[in-house]
Amino acid sequence: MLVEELKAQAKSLGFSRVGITGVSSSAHIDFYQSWIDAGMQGEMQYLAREDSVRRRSDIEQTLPGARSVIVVTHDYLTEDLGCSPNDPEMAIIATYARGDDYHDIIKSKLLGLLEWLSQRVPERVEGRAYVDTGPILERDLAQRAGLGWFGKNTMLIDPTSGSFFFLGVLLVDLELSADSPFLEDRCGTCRSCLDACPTGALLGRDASGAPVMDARRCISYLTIEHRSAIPVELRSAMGNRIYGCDICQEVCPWNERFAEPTGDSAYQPSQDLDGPSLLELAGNLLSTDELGFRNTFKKSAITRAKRSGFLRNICIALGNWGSPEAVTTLLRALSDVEPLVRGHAAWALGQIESSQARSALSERLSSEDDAWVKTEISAALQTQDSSGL
Ligand code: B12
Ligand code: SF4
Ligand code: SF4
Repeated sequence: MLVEELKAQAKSLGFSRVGITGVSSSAHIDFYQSWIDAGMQGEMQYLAREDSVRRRSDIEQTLPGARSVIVVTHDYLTEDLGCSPNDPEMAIIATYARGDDYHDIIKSKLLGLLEWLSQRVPERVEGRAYVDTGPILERDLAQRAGLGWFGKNTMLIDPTSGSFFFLGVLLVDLELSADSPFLEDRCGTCRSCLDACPTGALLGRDASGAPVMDARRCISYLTIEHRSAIPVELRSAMGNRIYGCDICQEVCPWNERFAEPTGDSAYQPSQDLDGPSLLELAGNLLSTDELGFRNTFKKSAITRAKRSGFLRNICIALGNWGSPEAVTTLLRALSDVEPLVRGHAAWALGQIESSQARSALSERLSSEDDAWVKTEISAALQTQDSSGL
């Protein structure tokens, strides 16, 4: 009875699906540890810290006395699939990041649910709400709570609506009856996501059935979490994706058949983030500093990339566009205060057949004082030479 009322309350708060599981330790923590040992988390050190791995395996270390985990899904698709601009002079920003930042939206709804629960039962309920930021295996808990299976794209997929949803987790010190775990693997022989991933980040299932991703190759990781230079061999494959990536979800038949746009106004794309022009974005950001960047994107998850990371991504997309129209903007980026931006601007100029780009690169080489940027400029000049300019 309580559980039914709780689920109804969660749905009235806007969550689409709700499941409950216990706090026993994860059966997949050894896989998690071996993934970390292989270094596949790249620069995401917060995933590898010893104390945080321990907390992932044992929920009671996060909330002493925890008895149940309530897992919710919040749908975020706002347009029909396939609406991403396929035009190399326009940027693609992952669907999830086009509207308001989901962390605050979901967390406050989860706290609302905790408040309701505290009033509904006679005892005092202790709880902790998590959306993406705590040492919690959210997808593992969701699978255990019956909300879906791990696809080969590593996404948690719900058989009735696909995977375009966020997960939220509420730990409580109240015993609630648990749902049955979702035990099937509904991917079957399909391998669309593995074939579509442009950087080869998805490695398929291992012998135990776990879906494996080398995050170091994933465009989502590279554009959001990776702080330093993007490995040269992955830059072309990024195309015009400047923040996150949805390809392995877009090609999934479960999304093609079942994913529906949500009416939630918070996730509706902000005008500036729905297929913006690369040149306009670059122009605006080159004229501003970190504070200005944070102000521009204050409602969005995009602030995570920081100005230098976001401009780095835009430079790569401009290089992939390869149009002489990008040269003037890239020349401004070549003298940006951030070496990260200058180095990627140099790479991008190397991709464009333009004598103006070539002479600007040569000129900059003599005044540049950062060793890494110098290497990028020299490599760009070589690319220009080998393309016959
Ligand atoms: C780090 C992280 C990333 C990294 C690494 C992603 C990855 N695949 O590991 C990067 C930056 C690449 C990333 C990208 C994205 N992310 Co992310 N990310 C996370 C985060 C913070 C941790 C995930 C993690 O621990 N990864 C390490 C791997 C090893 O753990 P895992 O994915 O849970 O894998 C489990 C399985 O392998 C399982 N397992 C092991 N053995 C076995 C055996 C069998 C038989 C089975 C079935 C399973 C199994 O156990 C593992 C441990 O739980 C979570 C939030 C959270 N706290 O969980 C969000 C989260 C996974 N991300 C999310 C989203 C939305 C995205 C993006 C779609 C954003 C975008 N558009 O760019 C992409 C999707 C890319 C993709 N295909 O995964 C959502 C996913 C929702 C969903 N439906 O699945 C989450 C849950 C955030 C949230 N609160 O909603 N993300
Ligand atoms: S998000 Fe993009 S780059 Fe990452 S695994 Fe999926 S398709 Fe590959
Ligand atoms: S695209 Fe195919 S293999 Fe990949 S997650 Fe979807 S159903 Fe599974």
